[in-house]
Amino acid sequence: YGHSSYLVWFTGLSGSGKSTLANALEKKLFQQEKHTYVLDGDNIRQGINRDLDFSEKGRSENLRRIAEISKLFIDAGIITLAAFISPLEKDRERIKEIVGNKNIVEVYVETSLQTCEKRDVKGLYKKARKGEIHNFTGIDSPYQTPKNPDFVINTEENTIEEATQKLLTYLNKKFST
Ligand code: GGZ
Repeated sequence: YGHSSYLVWFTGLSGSGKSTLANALEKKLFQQEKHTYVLDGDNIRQGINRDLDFSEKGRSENLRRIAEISKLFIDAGIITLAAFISPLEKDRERIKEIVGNKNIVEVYVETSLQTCEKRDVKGLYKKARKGEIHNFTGIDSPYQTPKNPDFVINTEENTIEEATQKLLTYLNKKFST
């Protein structure tokens, strides 16, 4: 009853800044004494979903399970921040069905492929270009731009601090904390 937990789902290319933003938002929510948890590739793809690959099927199942896990976290009263590429509209729609539309905020982290590839923090784009990795999002696997995101962050026009503050203001208003 009246619990104010919800899911913030960050979608965007590899290297777009999803995890960075999720972690920055978590810090701010912590300062408001909120109970939060960040789900991302580091704690999911290495653990419970280590059996899944980056095929369309593998990604789809990855995201379905994460949605189910997120639902449990929300039920437990935790503000959940999920940072996954989630490239396909149909999978993002299913996440909303699983979690319930009113409990989720879809955040599109809008960073151009050019910028992500220039950053190439983990050297994965380079490998994908050389053909050493297959099915890499943006190179030889699709990313569908979200049709109806609740919030868009352009990391090329905003600093992390600015973007996070804007998102926090939006969330505090929407969930009237
Ligand atoms: C995309 C890949 C791939 C392929 C490994 N395509 O930048 P990162 O390294 O740290 O984040 C990427 C992460 C993407 O996993 P997700 O679970 O978010 O993807 S999805 O939502 O599509 O299921 C990247 C790394 O895994 N990575 N191979 N082929 N990203």
